[in-house]
Amino acid sequence: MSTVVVIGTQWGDEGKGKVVDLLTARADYVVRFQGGNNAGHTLVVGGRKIILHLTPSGILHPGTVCLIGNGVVVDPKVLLEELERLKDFGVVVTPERLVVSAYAHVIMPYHRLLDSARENRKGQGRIGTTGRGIGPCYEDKVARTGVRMHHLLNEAALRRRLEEILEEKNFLLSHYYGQAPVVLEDILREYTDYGRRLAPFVSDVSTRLEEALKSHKAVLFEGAQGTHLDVDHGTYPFVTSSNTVAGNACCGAGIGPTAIRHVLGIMKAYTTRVGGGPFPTELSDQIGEHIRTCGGEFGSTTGRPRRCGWLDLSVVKHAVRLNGLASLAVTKLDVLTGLPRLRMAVGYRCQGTVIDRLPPEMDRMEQCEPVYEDFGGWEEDLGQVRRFEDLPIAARRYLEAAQDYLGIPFSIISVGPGREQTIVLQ
Ligand code: 2SA
Ligand code: GDP
Ligand code: MG
Repeated sequence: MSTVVVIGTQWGDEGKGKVVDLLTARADYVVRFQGGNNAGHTLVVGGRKIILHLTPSGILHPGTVCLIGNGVVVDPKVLLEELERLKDFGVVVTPERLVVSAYAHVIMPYHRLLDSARENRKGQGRIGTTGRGIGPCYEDKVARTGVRMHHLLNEAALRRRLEEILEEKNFLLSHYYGQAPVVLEDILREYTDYGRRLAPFVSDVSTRLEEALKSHKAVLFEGAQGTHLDVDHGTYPFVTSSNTVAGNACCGAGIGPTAIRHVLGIMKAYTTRVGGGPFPTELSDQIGEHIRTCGGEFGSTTGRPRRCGWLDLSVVKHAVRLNGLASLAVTKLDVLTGLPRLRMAVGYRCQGTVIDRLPPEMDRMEQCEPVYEDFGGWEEDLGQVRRFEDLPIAARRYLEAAQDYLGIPFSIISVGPGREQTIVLQ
């Protein structure tokens, strides 16, 4: 391993946290490059579970340095709480182990307020955001009205910034959304305190990576959410507000494209989605309920029930192309145990024609009916399987058919949440 980008190929929650934690055994650095604490990456080690929202999933390996790149939106309160929770897990995070980019944008109280207020106002048409202020923070970044980590380290600079920003925010909050305005002095006090506590961690991630790459260190870039939540390439407008595809590892961490050697996609053996938006293979029946229960499909950040459905290979194939995937890790195969028949979508029927990818327009997307291939199921518990050839024949057929369709090799098969519950193929 030299430089590897790990990316979700569906709508998030594919098990990126588990795979990144696993691969970190061979990594010197693990880097988050987009998203924020909307992410929920679950790690299960020695039977204990921890969910990380901002800290890269490599943090449990003592020798690894974790970097939060400029492309991440950071809620400093959440980050500080996460560092405290890691202490309970026996992990003391020092500035030698964690670096936060000075250029990363900060999620401010008004971002969270605007996120929720906007969703409430939308009613039925809401995106189903995590309510963490992600969208409004990225909007401010692009509108050039954001607050960055370095502003928190300088009270006078933060005051000037807030003076420029708050008039407009408070107008929107109070006049459009009927909310109480935010108070500059309160924010200033709270956020300079966060700045004081986080100051030792704040530095330039891009130059840290330059040194790492020059000395041929192994670097893992950890994607958050999934390809089809990408703000450009996803099921717009039901997407998150960042680019979730592999290419953004470069912008969001401050490296050039020639530094990336391998892109690994994570594919759950079925599909889930949390929040609104099109989902052609969704199962609103007992099978969907069965998958949700057996797979523990509830939001790692919000606890919301995830929508569940059959594996949609068209969605994954599109992700192979968008990310330039070299190989795939398949997760949660064990969850499919006990289902007599399994289905995979290999295209859609849309307004009388068969197409192989979702169209860009929302109204057409919603009319897409999946075209399925059917497979037999298996009854065996897979949790203890460690070799491909020990999988039930039906499970092997299911995987081989998916691999043939996608045209890239599977390198890892995950058969349980634990680190050890993994089949490594290459
Ligand atoms: P946002 O909050 O602005 O990013 O929401 C926009 C859409 O992006 C989806 N989204 C996610 N989808 C899957 N998993 C995510 N992380 C959590 C998890 C989600 C949770 O690990 O389970 O706990 O609910 C995540 N984060 C954002 C979101 O559902 C909207 O569709
Ligand atoms: P991420 O956002 O992609 O990191 O995924 P999440 O952590 O939000 O959700 C994945 C869930 O599946 C977590 O609860 C993991 O512990 C769990 N998980 C990961 N891999 C497997 C697997 O192979 N089998 C089972 N049963 N659970 C898994
Ligand atoms: Mg998740």
